[in-house]
Amino acid sequence: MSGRNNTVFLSLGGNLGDPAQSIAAALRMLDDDAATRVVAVSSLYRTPPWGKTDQPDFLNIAAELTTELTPHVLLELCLETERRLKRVREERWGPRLIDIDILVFGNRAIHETELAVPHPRMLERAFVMVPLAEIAPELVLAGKTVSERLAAMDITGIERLRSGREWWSA
Ligand code: A4P
Ligand code: MG
Repeated sequence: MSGRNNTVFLSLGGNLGDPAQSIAAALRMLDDDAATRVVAVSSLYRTPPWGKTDQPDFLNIAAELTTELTPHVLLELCLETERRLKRVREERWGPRLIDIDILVFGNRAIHETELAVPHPRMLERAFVMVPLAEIAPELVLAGKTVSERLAAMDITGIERLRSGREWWSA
């Protein structure tokens, strides 16, 4: 632990099985960690697949956390959360996927293969920036606010499904 709280933004998404349930379970697991607290969660968005387009639509959200963990220990928590959900899914309901990406960790800049923050591909991805703009419109990324960046992006096909805390914390 670094011994002090850092503000972190995450992107969570999935497109197999019941991604809303997987995302909600992931948020609860992260919040259950004694050193980490979920302080804000965006609405749930349906987003067209980015990159490889011949796959189902995704559900995506952004979340703000505070954590006393170091960046690498938080990454390990995120990866362990993914593994736990994949295990649960395999045993009970067949294949599903969840991805947890660390977008921003305080004001840290890390350029490693296993951990790159700010996330190097986030600025071009509407499925990241639309949810992030809901919870952190004034966050400055490479000299511009999230809302300024979003205004210049193509957000075609992105649809807000659910808002409020109750969809994940119940
Ligand atoms: N890693 C490095 N930096 C980070 C970071 N900042 N946060 C490493 C989290 N992990 C980070 O991750 C593999 C490794 O990335 C981890 O072990 C960690 O050490 P991964 O999720 O298996 O793969 P990837 O490298 O993230 O793959 P890629 O191609 O970047 O996939 P993405 O970025 O996860 O994108 N379309 C929509 N609409 N919505 C989506 O959510 N997601 C993807 C996958 C494609 N299209 C999408 C969506
Ligand atoms: Mg990823």
